Formats: sequence, C-alpha cells, structure tokens
Amino acid sequence: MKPAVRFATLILALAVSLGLSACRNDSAQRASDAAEDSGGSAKGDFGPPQGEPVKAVLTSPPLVPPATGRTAPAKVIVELDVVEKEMEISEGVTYTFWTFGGTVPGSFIRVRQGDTVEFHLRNMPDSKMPHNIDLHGVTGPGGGAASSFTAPGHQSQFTFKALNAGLYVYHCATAPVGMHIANGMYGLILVEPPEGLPKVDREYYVMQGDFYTSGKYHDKGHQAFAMDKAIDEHPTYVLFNGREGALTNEKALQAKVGEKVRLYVGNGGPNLVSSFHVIGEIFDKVWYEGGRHYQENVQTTLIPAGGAAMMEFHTEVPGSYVLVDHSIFRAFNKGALAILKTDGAEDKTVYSGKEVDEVYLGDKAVGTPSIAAIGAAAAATASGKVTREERIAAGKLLFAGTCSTCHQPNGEGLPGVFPPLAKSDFIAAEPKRVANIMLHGLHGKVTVNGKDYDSVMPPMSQLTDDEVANIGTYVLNSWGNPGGEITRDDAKKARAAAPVETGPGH
Ligand code: HEC
Ligand SMILES: [Cu+2]
Repeated sequence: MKPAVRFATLILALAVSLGLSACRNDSAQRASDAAEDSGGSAKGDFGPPQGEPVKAVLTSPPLVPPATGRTAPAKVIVELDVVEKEMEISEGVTYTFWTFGGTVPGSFIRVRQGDTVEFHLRNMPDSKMPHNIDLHGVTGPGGGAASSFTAPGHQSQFTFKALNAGLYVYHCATAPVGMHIANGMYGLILVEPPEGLPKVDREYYVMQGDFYTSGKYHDKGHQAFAMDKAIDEHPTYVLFNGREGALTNEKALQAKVGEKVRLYVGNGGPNLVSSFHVIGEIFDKVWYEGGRHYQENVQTTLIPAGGAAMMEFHTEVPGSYVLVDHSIFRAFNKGALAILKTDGAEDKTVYSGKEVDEVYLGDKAVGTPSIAAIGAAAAATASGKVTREERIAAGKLLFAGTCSTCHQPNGEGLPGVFPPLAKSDFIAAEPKRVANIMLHGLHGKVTVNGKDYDSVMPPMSQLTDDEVANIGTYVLNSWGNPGGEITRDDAKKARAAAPVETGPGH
C-alpha cells in the first residue's frame, strides 16, 4: 500500500469510528448502553425520598401521564379507586366490568426508579366484591396483593420502593383471580429509568384483554361472564382498551406525519398471548417485555399475558395504521383492532398511495358511517319494534364488512367468480333462502341471470340471527331485488335447516 493510500484508509477508519461514537452520544443509545447492566434492584435504591411528597398524575387510557422529570427519588402518593360498573363491550352489548379507576384498562401510573410509592386502594361502597392489587413493579411477596385486600366501602394502604425500571402490569389478585382479571381488572405502571425515556411527540396507552361472555360475539343486550369459556380459553371478545371500537372511527389514536410515536402496550390476559402488530408500520424500537433493552426494526412483538412492551416508530406517510393482534381472527372476528390515524402530506417516494382502509377494515374503516346503526337496530329488536328501515341501515354496514369483498360493494359480483346479488333471479325465485345461504354457504352449480357459477361460498355461521336478518333484509331491498324482509325467526329457522341444494333441478 502506498503511503497516500494508507493515509486515506486511516482517515476513513477514523471517520467511521467518529461516526460511531457520535451515534453513541445519542441519549437513547446511552439508555440502551446503561441497560447492558443496570444492576437491577440491587442498584435501584437511590436513598430516602427527597422533598415534599408528590401526588401521582393518573390518566385514563389511551392517555399517558407526563414524564416525572425528576432527578432525585421522591415519595409518590397514588390513589386508585376500584369501581364495578356496567359499560358497553361492543355496540349494543353491555357487560359488568370491574375496574381500577373506572376504565379498562385501569389508570396509567408513572413513577421513577428509586421512588417510594405510598399506595392507597379504595373500593367503592357500591361494589359487590372485595378486591386487591398485585403490581408487577413491586418487590415483595404478592406484589402488594396481601396488603391491599379491600372490602367494599373500605380503603387500604401500603408502601413500596420501585427498585426496577420498566413497564409493568398491575392486576387484581382476589380469588377467583381469573375472573377478576377477565372482568377488566388490570392496568400499567411505568417505572422510568433514572435518566428518563427519550423524548417523543406522542405517547399512547393500549392494553389487550380477552373476554368471555355468555352469548356469542355480537349477541346484543347484557352479557354475563362465562366461566366455562374462560377455563377453556375460548374468548368471545379479544379487545384493545376494553371495548370493541374503543380506538376506531372518531376515537382513533391521532398522529401527524413526521412524528415519533411511542406506544405502551400491555396484555392483561387472562389467557391469551398477543402477537402485537401495527399494519403498515415497522417498530423502529421495541423495549421487549417492558424491560430496559430494545430491539430495532420489529414487525410483530409478543406480549405475554401479564406482560408489556414499549415500542416507538416514526410516521412517514398519512393514513390509517391498524393495531392488531396478528393472531388475526382475533382482530377481525373478536374485536382486537385499533386505529392510529396519521394526518399530513403524502410522500410518494415512500409510499405510492391508495388507502388500506377498505381492504382490511370493511365496516370498521375510519370515515364510514359509525356502527351506531347496528346498535340502533339491536335496541329496536330488543323492544320488539325493529323497522325494515332500521334493519336495512344496519345490514348495509354489516354487508360491507362481511359480503362485499366477494359480491362487491354494489352487489354486482365479479364475472365468472362471484355471482351478482344485484337483480339476482336466483334470489327472486326464493327470497327467504338468502338467510340459509349466509349461514350454510353454497356450493355446486348455480345459474344466476343466465350465467353459471360452480364455486364455493363459505358458511358464515358466526353471524347472529339479528345480523342475518339485517343483511338479508338489506340485500332483498337493494339493487333491484324484490324487497321483503328476513326476520330473526327466519334466521333461526334457516340455522336449523339443511343447506340449500343446488345442481340439477335448480
Ligand atoms: C368468500 C366469498 C363470498 C362471500 C364473503 C360471500 N359470498 Fe355469497 N357467494 C359466493 C359464491 C362463490 C357464490 C356462488 C356459490 C356456488 O357457485 O355455488 C355465492 C352465492 C351467493 C348467493 C346466491 C347466488 C346469487 O348471486 O344470488 C347469495 C344470495 C349470496 N351468495 C349471498 C351472500 C351474502 C348475503 C353474503 C354476506 C353474508 C355473502 N354471500 C358472502 C361467495 C361469497
Ligand atoms: Cu378484583
């Protein structure tokens, strides 16, 4: 090697190592380095609390309290109320939740490593059950559970030092523990590392839970807790923030293009492990398992029942980003779906455009009429006075989410593949069998408006009788079909009946 070349190589090597060390000065990187070995709980005691006691700011989901901003250990007072209350779990479906702070998940608690936390748990006088709290961020037997057992109308108090930094689940641990958790008794407590977390533009609090109701998914009215389903681990609903649609449509999470977003995501369980994913985003960083190390460039992160993770991403292009449990039937058939709506200018060099909403979301898309029409029809049905118009309005939305992918939003079908429902002579010949076709599917040769189809429509037995009635009535009253009504009774009969026969004779 000639000296000049050798010199250039040296300069290059220097530049590279300088570049690297510049990157290491980034505060996030420092946090990560510190996490190489933070010393754990043995190094987490920064001495006695200093200054006046501070009252913790608690927030309801999806909000997160501001950073503590403290550089010394404090005494922090947390006051949390247990409230048993009836709330909607889905449109037109109610459930008696047991909550920390009146919400599912419970209030978000934020403290700093080394803080001394004086915890006050109050159980409302109108509660029917005793409750307690086990915080995974507590060092000590039961995580506070034994010291916090609280009868209705009573209050208890205990104190702990937050020795480990991280994102921790808290939950009720009163017997039967599974039932208390299944009813919504969980939340998150963030113990910030001493140097704090890197600054971001938005922080949100999302928590997954699985729910077990006496009726099926979308059965309307009040639903009781189903212990047998919980033991079998067969949830009726899998939800973010305790309600189907808690974070969609007008309640979607918000961000702007060019922002850095951090999610604090917990999983209350009681049973399922979440394969947490955001459709259309890649997590720049995931503090997996809620600990102090991060992984970069992650598509899907596992969040165990009773566990949590923090993740960060940067938004480049506008649109709706869909938070799901990628065990995907949970997202589209049990409710585990939320939306982050990002506004701002397009960048066609990053993404050419065309919204994913329609493809993925059907009736859950942002901007479509709210699913309130479905609730209105359900309420009317319950009172025995549902009108054809109410059924049609609800059916239209359900059709969009259930049938339109194949038969198309305008009912025209796709030539040679999916027969038309519009002006269908097959429907006109026997309108009531639409209910049977929905529930049992259809296969074998059918002729619709002079064209033959020999394909398979899968059965959609997950639909409730009401949903079948709504969709059926909508189809009969749309696109030049003969009109009429499919009633709940028709649906019930169709469910019990044999599938429609096709082939010769039809
Ligand atoms: C996965 C695609 C798919 C979905 C989703 C689907 N269908 Fe079908 N549907 C088909 C196919 C394919 C046929 C024809 C089956 C055959 O060839 O035997 C069909 C046939 C029909 C027919 C009879 C033929 C006609 O055109 O009149 C009706 C009525 C019907 N579907 C209604 C519905 C309704 C209502 C829904 C929503 C609840 C629905 N379908 C959802 C694929 C689908
Ligand atoms: Cu409880």
